[in-house]
Amino acid sequence: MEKAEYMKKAAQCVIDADEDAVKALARQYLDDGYDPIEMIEQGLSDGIRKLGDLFDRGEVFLPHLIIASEAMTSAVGILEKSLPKDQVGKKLAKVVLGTIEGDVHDIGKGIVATMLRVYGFEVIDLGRDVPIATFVEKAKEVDAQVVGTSALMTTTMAGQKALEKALEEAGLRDRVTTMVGGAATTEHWAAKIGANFWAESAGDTVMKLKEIFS
Ligand code: B12
Repeated sequence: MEKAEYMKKAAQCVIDADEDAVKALARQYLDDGYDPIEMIEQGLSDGIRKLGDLFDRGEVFLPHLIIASEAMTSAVGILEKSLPKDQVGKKLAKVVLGTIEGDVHDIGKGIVATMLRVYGFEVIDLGRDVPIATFVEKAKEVDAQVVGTSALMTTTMAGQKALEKALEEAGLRDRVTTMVGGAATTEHWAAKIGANFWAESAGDTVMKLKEIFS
């Protein structure tokens, strides 16, 4: 099968919330020797975003979205297993990562964590719905060089701004690079709250962090 066809099918499987089909497709895609990252960042991500639009328009409902997310997560799991393991030797930087308090969206953040590990960063993934104080405590405890937060909702974006202030108050702001991402955020938002940078995808995150730490 052509790669473009795989991408279309992967998106459709996610839209259909068909876990068995998307897992089988991911395995077949790997057997054909294609790049796992492309299926994650294009096919599967396109599918879940399209489903988000349908959800927005009231054409699908939350249970469907939940099952589709689980299907996507399973397929990502299969594809991630074929990525090279964490690079041994010296890590480029220590990154504390998580989704802001009140927000349970973690698919994108998980992809960012995986990609950063593949490209030589040490990632401490705090998970989702993470309180601001936890980011600060962890950054201090592990002496992180980077703190990254994901926000998918307009309501939780505010937490990214609060984190900037909390890091400042803890005397850590000058020692860490902050990065923000997630569908609710923009480059403009990052500049407005004083974050060091925004990235639109996991690939973009790796590129921007490597510019700083290579
Ligand atoms: C899947 C999904 C869910 C799943 C989440 C499952 C999970 N484990 O993550 C479930 C079904 C649980 C869910 C629940 C809800 N959801 Co929802 N969800 C989505 C959906 C469709 C896709 C999100 C996603 O996974 N995208 C795919 C990933 C790969 O993309 P991404 O997250 O953007 O990540 C990429 C980049 O942004 C970047 N990135 C991500 N994080 C980071 C971090 C850093 C540091 C950097 C640098 C980069 C970076 O790299 C990633 C990889 O390339 C979006 C729609 C959308 N268009 O985003 C709605 C959406 C985010 N959800 C929405 C809503 C409203 C909800 C609910 C409130 C619904 C409800 N009524 O209960 C609840 C929220 C509960 C809560 N408190 O959090 C709204 C938010 C509206 C708003 N503007 O505030 C959206 C936009 C849908 C909509 N159009 O209405 N949701």
